[in-house]
Amino acid sequence: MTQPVFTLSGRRALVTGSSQGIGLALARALAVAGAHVLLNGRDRAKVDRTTSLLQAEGLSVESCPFDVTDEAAVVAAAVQFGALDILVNNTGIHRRGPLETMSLADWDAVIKTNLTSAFLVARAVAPGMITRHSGKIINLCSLMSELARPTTGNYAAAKGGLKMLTRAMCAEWAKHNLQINGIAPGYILTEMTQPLADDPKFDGWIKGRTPAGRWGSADDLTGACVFLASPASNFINGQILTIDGGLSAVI
Ligand code: GCO
Repeated sequence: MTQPVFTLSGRRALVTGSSQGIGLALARALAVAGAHVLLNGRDRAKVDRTTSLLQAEGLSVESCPFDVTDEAAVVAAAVQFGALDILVNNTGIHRRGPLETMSLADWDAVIKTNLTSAFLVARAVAPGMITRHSGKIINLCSLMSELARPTTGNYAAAKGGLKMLTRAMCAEWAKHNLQINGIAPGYILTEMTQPLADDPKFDGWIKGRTPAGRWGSADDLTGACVFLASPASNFINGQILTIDGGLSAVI
């Protein structure tokens, strides 16, 4: 192969939920690898600020704020942003609580944001990829696509569904030369998990339960994202790459 397999130069990528946290780290990594990256979030001002930050780093990015849970907003945004080579469905929230007292609102919010949004955005983007017979879709699954713990029933159900949606997309779109895969982070230190890390008991449990003996960082996820967005992964489809320091490999 003449082209270096990990380059993304000339590619256009959208990373949903990329104004902070893991999404921002993934967006920055795709841009550093040469892609032009659309940054997304619901809060226009926040997305614009993040866009300016990355542009100041000399990266080719643009602001693309829209609500990934709003069907009409997704359709309208897709008309605006046009052809994409890479879609990273990253948007996700947590609303922890025991199932027996979980409100329907908390259930619906997590399912809608963490699972349905990936369907809505991929449904809007895939037809163009199919027409061009080329595309990469990366769904941010989770260690909780496979393993649950108390108070995470809505999140685990959504991420389990996202694992199977990844495989369903492969089943339907691989023949059009789309590669659809998942990244499954384990315990990564972000705003979403900071309250857990601040609890000495939980922090100690994670460090003991994880063979690597530490929490992951968003930077631990970026190489896998560039890999799955690049020609290096052209024959990988429907797979979930778990990045958890070995937690799911041991008891
Ligand atoms: C929790 C954590 C997990 C992690 C997830 C990352 O409440 O146990 O928040 O849900 O965030 O494993 O994908």
